[in-house]
Amino acid sequence: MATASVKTPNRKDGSPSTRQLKPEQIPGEVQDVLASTQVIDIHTHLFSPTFGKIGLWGIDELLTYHYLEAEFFRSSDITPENYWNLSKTERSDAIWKALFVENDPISESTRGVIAVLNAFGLPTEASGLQKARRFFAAQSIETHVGKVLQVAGVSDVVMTNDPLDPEERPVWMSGGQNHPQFHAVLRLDRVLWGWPQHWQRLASEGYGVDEHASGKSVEEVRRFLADWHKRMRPLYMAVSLTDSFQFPDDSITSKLLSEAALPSCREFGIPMSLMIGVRRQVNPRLRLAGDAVGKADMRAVENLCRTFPDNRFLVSVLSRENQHELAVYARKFNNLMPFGCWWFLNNPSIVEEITRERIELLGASFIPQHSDARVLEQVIYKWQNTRRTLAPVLSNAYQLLHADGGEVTRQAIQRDVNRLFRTNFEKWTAGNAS
Ligand code: RAT
Ligand code: ZN
Repeated sequence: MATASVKTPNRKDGSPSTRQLKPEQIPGEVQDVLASTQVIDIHTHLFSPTFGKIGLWGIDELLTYHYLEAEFFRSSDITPENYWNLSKTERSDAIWKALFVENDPISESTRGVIAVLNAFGLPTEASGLQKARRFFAAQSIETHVGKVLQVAGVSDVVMTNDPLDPEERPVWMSGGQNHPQFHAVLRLDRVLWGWPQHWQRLASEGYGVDEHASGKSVEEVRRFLADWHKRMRPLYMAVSLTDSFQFPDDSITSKLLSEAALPSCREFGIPMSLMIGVRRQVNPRLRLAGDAVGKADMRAVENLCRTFPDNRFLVSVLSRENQHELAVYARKFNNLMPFGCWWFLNNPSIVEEITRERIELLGASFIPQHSDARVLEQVIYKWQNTRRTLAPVLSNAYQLLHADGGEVTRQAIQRDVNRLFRTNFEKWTAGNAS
């Protein structure tokens, strides 16, 4: 991973960055530090150009993002069944018309499309769609990726890589990818909770596993993980879990998590990421947009952190109601790193609340956000919004510190933002688990 481009000067060097700031200077300095510090985007669904067409980018992909599809069905008479029968261009036309022409794009996701168009100097009014299509069609993905990441202030993109995804597999089997700004993650949904539907795939690849994950299955899953660790060199392993996730219990998920995935993480010195709280397919007619949220039992996280002190956990919970408990558990277990405000949480009002709560309980020892981008250009608006939301929250924290008699300098702000945007993650993913 590229190292932080921002230098933190020595505290005693007398440079302006070490001067005590006046309260009214704090917001400007915070904004400036946030704008100039490159972020590591620790969880996305983006792919480097090597992966070809599974890497999504451009206006039609932006418009058919599942966050917008969910909103579309609220403002259109088109049924989901009829929508899925349309071509990609027809779907994007329909969404543009319903959410951008016949309504104002004031929701978070629709406003994001406007911000992307604006970032490229493209028209944002109703008639702008064709011009946007022509602009994106004229880009070459190799140079476009660099431009987008630069505009977004993102130095590194962490992907989500499923070893059982038939579209990704050929890339990994023929040498993988080596784009310096993209990093792999070994995503284990199909193995850890989709075992009944997927164990045969492992069996067909020569791993001695069975339907009940019995006998030497655990050992063989570890061999599978070792093979994929070698192939992908992932920064961490990851799984998304429902609101009903429990640990420990007698499920195959618990067994494979505790006896295969976590020991492998320890062996390779990498963290395990748990994204908890999805309620899958409450409305299957909406496909990817058909998942919802539920409050999870955070004792599962407590039990994992306590039982496996030599594992490092990255944990993000989807329900707003679970956020306080997550921050409290992070105070109890230093092998727990809370991260991100994803999906239904990634709205300014909620990000603000969660980030404030985390700072109050954890200082700068958490990872405030990841983009969860599925379409390349989304990193532009998602990180713009994150920086905008974080600015007053951080300013407020430093102004309170100042009011209480503490010293606030540009250098100190920079050190904290480096932690939040980069080094908390770099430290979590580097080094060996003891
Ligand atoms: O935010 C999303 O796009 C969701 O659909 C999920 O993919 C979630 O981010 C996940 O990684 O499971
Ligand atoms: Zn995701």
